[in-house]
Amino acid sequence: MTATARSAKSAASPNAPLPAPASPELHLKMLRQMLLIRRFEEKAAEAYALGKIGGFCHLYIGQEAVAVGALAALKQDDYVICSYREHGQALIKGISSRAVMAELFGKATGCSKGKGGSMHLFDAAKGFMGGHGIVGGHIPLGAGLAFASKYLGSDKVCVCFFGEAVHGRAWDRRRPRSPRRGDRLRDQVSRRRPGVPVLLRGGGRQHRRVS
Ligand SMILES: Cc1ncc(C[n+]2csc(CCOP(=O)(O)OP(=O)(O)O)c2C)c(N)n1
Repeated sequence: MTATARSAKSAASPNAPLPAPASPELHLKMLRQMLLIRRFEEKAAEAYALGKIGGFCHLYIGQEAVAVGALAALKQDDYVICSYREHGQALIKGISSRAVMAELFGKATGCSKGKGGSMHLFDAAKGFMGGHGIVGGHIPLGAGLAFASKYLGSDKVCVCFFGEAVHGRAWDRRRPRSPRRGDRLRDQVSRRRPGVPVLLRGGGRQHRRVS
């Protein structure tokens, strides 16, 4: 067993020491971030209902903690790539709420110059590599970003958010009815390519509100 494998095994051991608890400052920051998403989405829902936002508008209400918790572990220059339900991640990755709202309104001051709308927020400079409309279509892109990071010798990682409908689609064809569908999906990207720095983060949708 290599030293790396040994340390990975001990880290997974139930007797391994727990990581240090997050500081109260970090908890407060994360709470603020969750509230930012919630308030933003409530305003977006209002504007959508008034017909001010064209096209689709997929809200992240109820899933705030998923984005905030996952992104708390990232460095500023790490990559994030999402499905079309990506307002929250875009805000936490540092795109201003003005630029995101302007994008929803189709304005040139939006983060995608008003050409993407709710489903295609983008800011490469901030490592936010898009909202993507094709279910599962962005997962290979997320893996590609991680491969690029590995080949370039950079320490950037990529977090790839998706909804549960990804399971059973192209990325998960071999055993679509497997009880361990999440594992199948992960196999195809990371376990078979050890060292590729991609984290696949699925989101549940029982609690989210859809426009
Ligand atoms: C390849 C593909 N097939 C079908 C669709 C149509 N479609 C749009 S949303 C959606 C459901 C996605 O559900 P889920 O991944 O759970 O995400 P949620 O919207 O619940 O966050 C489908 C099937 C699509 N966008 N892409």
